[in-house]
Amino acid sequence: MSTLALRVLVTGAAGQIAYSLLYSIAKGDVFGKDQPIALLLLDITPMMPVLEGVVMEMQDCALPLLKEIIATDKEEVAFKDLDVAILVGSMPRRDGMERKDLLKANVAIFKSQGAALDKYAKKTVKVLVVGNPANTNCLIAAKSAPSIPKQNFSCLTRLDHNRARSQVAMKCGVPATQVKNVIIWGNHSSTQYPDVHHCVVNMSGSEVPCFDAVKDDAWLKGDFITTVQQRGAAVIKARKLSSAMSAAKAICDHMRELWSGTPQGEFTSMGIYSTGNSYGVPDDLVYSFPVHIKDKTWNIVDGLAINDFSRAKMEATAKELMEERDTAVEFLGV
Ligand code: NAX
Repeated sequence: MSTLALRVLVTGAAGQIAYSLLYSIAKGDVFGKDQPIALLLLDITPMMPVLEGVVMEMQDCALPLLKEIIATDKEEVAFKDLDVAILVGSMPRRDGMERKDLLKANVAIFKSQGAALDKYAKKTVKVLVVGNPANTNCLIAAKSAPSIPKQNFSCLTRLDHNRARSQVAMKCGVPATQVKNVIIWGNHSSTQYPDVHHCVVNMSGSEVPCFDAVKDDAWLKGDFITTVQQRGAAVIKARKLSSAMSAAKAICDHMRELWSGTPQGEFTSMGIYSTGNSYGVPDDLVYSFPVHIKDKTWNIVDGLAINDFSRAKMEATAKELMEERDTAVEFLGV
C-alpha cells in the first residue's frame, strides 16, 4: 500500500460500463481500502458534458480515498504518469457496418492509445483492455507501446469466466464461490472455449470434479458451452443494452487479482500475450489462458491435460484470432 494516490485511467468514462465501475474503484474495492486514488477519465469531445455529470456524481459520493478526478478528451492529459489503464471505450458496431470497418476504426483508437501509453504512462503501468474486439485491441495497444513490457497488457475474459462459474454453480445448487478453476480459452467472442475439465465443485465440504458434480456430460459439452459463448448476445436481446453491471464487476475481479494475487489453489482466466510456448497456442496473439497471479505478475498454469475435444475448440478460437490479427496489422501501417 502506498499513501501516494494511484493514478487510474478509465476510458469510455461517459459510457454505461464506466458508470457501474467508477464507484467500486473509487471506494477501495479494487486496489485496497487504504489506497488513495486519482481517477483520470477519458472520453471523446462530444461526451464531455455527460462526463461532467459523472464527475459531479463522483464528487457527491464523498469518498475518502478519491483524491482527484480529471475528466478530459486529451490523451496527453489522460495517460500522464499512469499506474493503471482500463481501456473501456471503443468504436461500437453500427447497423450495416462491416466487421473489417469496425476493426479498422478500433485499430486507429488502440494504436493511438498504445502510443500515448508509451509516451506518457509509467513503464510499470498495468493495462486492461475491455473495449471490443478486446483481444485484438489489446494486441494493437501492446504493439504500439514498445517501451512497456507486453506482460503488462491483458484483456478482459473474466466476465466469461464468471459466467461459466455461475452456470455450473446454478446447475449444482451451490454458491458460485464453491466452483473453482473454470477456464476460458481464446477470444472474447462466440468462438471462446469455456472448459470445465479442470474445474472442481465444493459439494458439502469436499472437492468434486465438475463432471461428477454436474452428472450431465451432454449439457457440459453442449448447452453449457453455447450458453456462455452466447451470453453477451442474450443479455443484449433481453436488456436492449449490452452487459454493464456484470462487466464492471468482472473488471473489478480482474484488477483486484492482478493487484493482490489469485487465491491459493485457484486460477483465473485472462487474455494475455502468447509467446507460442504454452498449449500449442501460436505466438503473437492475445489469447485467454488460465493464469496464477502473484506479485502483480501472471503465470500461465502449466501442464493441464488437454483432450481432443478441448484441443479442437482451442484451435478454432486461435484461428479466429489469427485472422483478426492479420487484418488488424494491415491497418496498423495505414
Ligand atoms: P458505451 O457505448 O455505453 O460507452 C462507450 C464509451 O466509450 C462512450 O462514452 C464513447 O463515447 C466512448 N469512446 C468511444 N471512443 C472512444 C475513444 N477513442 N476514447 C475514449 N472514449 C471513447 O459502451 P459500454 O457498454 O460501456 O461498453 C464499452 C465496451 O466494452 C464496448 O466495446 C463493449 O463491446 C465492450 N465490452 C467488453 C466486454 C468484455 O468482456 N471484454 C464485456 C462488456 C462489453 O460488451
